[in-house]
Amino acid sequence: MASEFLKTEISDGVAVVTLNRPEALNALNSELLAAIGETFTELGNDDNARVIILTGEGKAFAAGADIAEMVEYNAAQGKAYSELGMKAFRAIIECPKPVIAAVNGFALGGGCELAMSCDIRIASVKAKLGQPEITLAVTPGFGGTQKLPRLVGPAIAKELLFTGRMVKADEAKEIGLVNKVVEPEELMNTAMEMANKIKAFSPLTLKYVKDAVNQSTEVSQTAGETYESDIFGVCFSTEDLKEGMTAFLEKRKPEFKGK
Ligand code: CO8
Repeated sequence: MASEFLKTEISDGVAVVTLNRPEALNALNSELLAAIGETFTELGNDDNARVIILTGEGKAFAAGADIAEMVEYNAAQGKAYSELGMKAFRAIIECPKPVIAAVNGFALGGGCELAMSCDIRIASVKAKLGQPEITLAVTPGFGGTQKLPRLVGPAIAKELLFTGRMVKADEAKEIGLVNKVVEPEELMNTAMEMANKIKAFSPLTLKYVKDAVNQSTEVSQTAGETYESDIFGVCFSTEDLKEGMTAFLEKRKPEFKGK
């Protein structure tokens, strides 16, 4: 689904997806949520995109779900909106490619949940993150109560969820909500540098690693370790593993084909 609210550019193995509704601080209305879901599903199947960067146009990454759209909802509509967002963000979580959030500004409510659905978060010093839903008398609806404690632990998550307090980029790094903090003009370069490093590796192996780490928050440690043994074995049936190990022994750079 093409939407003016989402831009995608693919170049040299890296897709840059930009939330493009700057006049509303990239608030996540239904159209934008649906476009996110479809775009990440498509990129997951597109061999030209080996790594994906998600960022926002203007001064926000995303300032949350669209309050103007939600204000008159009844309970059933509220639930449907939450499910739409969950489905869209699931497409990022389950996308077989690494996804880096380049958090350029406000990442609040649904915007913070969107950033947390990505695999890695790099923040500009201008970024502010948080879950201010409590100030609107609504709970997080796109996974915040589940994703935030898994990243920062339940005590800090509860403090942020109970108070609605926004954290600046440095504190977000301190609590484990973002991986790295850089100057605004360095944000896209830093994300691109990381994407370029990752894209040189086997896409198949990256897919298995992402899936296995995702499982670490879904299944028991024993089940996760069983899965790790399975995928470790599967790697030995790939051409990429033979290439990686042979190239090491031949002291040359490997060339991975995703086979
Ligand atoms: N929804 C709709 N419009 C928004 C939103 C939003 N979340 N955030 C900002 N906007 C709009 C403003 O209304 C304003 O529009 P206009 O120019 O037409 O008046 C424009 O964007 C610019 O915003 P501000 O003038 O407010 O910009 P400031 O720089 O003064 O302030 C802030 C920036 C602090 C980010 C401020 O805009 C703000 O507090 N925004 C709301 C943040 C928020 O509460 N987000 C959480 C929303 S709820 C949520 O995400 C729940 C997720 C799960 C939902 C589940 C569904 C059931």
